[in-house]
Amino acid sequence: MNIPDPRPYGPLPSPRQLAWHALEFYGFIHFTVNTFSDLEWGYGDEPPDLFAPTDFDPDQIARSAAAGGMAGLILTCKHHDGFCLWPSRYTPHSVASSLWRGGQGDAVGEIAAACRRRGIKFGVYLSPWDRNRADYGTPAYIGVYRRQLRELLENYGPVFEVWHDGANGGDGFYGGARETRTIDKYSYYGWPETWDLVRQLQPEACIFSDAGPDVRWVGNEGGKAGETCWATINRDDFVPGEADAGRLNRGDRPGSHWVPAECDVSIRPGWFYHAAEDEQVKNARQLAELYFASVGRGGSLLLNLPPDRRGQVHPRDAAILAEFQCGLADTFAQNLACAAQISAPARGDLQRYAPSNLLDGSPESYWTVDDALLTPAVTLTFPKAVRFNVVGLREYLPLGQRVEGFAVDTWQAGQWQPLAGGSSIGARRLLRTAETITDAVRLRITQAAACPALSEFGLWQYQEDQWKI
Ligand code: FUL
Repeated sequence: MNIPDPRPYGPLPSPRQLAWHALEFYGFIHFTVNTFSDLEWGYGDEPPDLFAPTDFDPDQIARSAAAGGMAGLILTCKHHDGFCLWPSRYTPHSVASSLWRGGQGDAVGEIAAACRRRGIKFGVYLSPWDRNRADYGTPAYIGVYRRQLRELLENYGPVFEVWHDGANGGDGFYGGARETRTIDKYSYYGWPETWDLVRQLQPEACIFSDAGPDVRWVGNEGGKAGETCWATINRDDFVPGEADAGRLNRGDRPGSHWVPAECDVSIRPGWFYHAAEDEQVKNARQLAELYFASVGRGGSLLLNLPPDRRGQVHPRDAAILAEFQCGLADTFAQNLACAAQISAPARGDLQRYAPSNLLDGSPESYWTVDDALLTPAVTLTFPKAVRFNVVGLREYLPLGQRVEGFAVDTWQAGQWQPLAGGSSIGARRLLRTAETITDAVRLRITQAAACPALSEFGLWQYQEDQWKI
């Protein structure tokens, strides 16, 4: 009998989104005149000479990120103050007007090249709000914004993500006007046309904003996705800068489009480096908590690592990040479920859909069942008792987000006892559980919109007391 794969359900991820899901964890680099003025939002009247890193080392930045497990870096090429870290032809307000590197410097080019040398991806943040420009608020500025974006997307190699910030605080320098300017978030920026430009110049780049179209803001700057977090959302209800934070945090089910959540958060209280915050760097354990609340809920973790006035990641931040990465790699080195004998019904009784696909570590293979079976179970029996405190699941994303409820039980004193459960899975779901010792584990899918298709089931032991810093 020729049994086809299950039919996909609901909105599906595009190939560029699938590639993005695989990254899971990457970094933000907030670096500009604010690093030197100690501000979070520059007013737009900062003299270009303010940008004066004393020992800029893009390789140290890329190395710290890679050693910390980051798959890429997104750089604030221009923040709200309008100062460009590359010599843009469309404004004098850039590194080209500063004394740094005798006006010949290009921090975007140097960081992009360092990322390439380290084998990590490079992404760009270009603030739509520009507090420097006299023409901000007029149609002329939109042309400039697009030309600047074009410079970034044409001259610095492949870009994996383009970040469009939604903030507009109103007041600014605006070429000396020093006034408050508000814009119509629905119409001013002409986003569809800008996004077409991104598609044309970097078809593989994911576009981020409050509203996607590829990746959405998670609704907070604390790095946490909702306990239930759907990868889908009714995208047309949202525009950048106008966000229903609660909905962005959870997503919409079933939702009209696949627009997964990205969880942005800084390793320090601020987005930019402030020496006064050197003692307030999040520790490795806090980073692990964030990882569980972001990647572990089907989103990505975008962790900000702000370079200091030298133009390097502060040693404390780098050490904590490296420690976090080591602990994480240790935790997930070995899927303890692999020791089990696994049994479950398979679609058409075929080997290619067998539950052993849950344990092979491959995102390409998956376990699925007959169309009519929406609530199957998988049983794992261990030759000797297993000890764990983390359960992990992944859906096979090319077939859409199908599971709406699941539960995990363990065999205790001759009967099944409920241990954990949830609703959404998506790209990945990690559940911290009580410290558990058992010789059998059962996964029950309790609700699904279509027969489930899962690519991973895992058990791990997370040592909460392992962190030294
Ligand atoms: C916000 C900005 O206003 C912050 O300065 C920072 O860049 C953060 C990532 O996004 O909207």
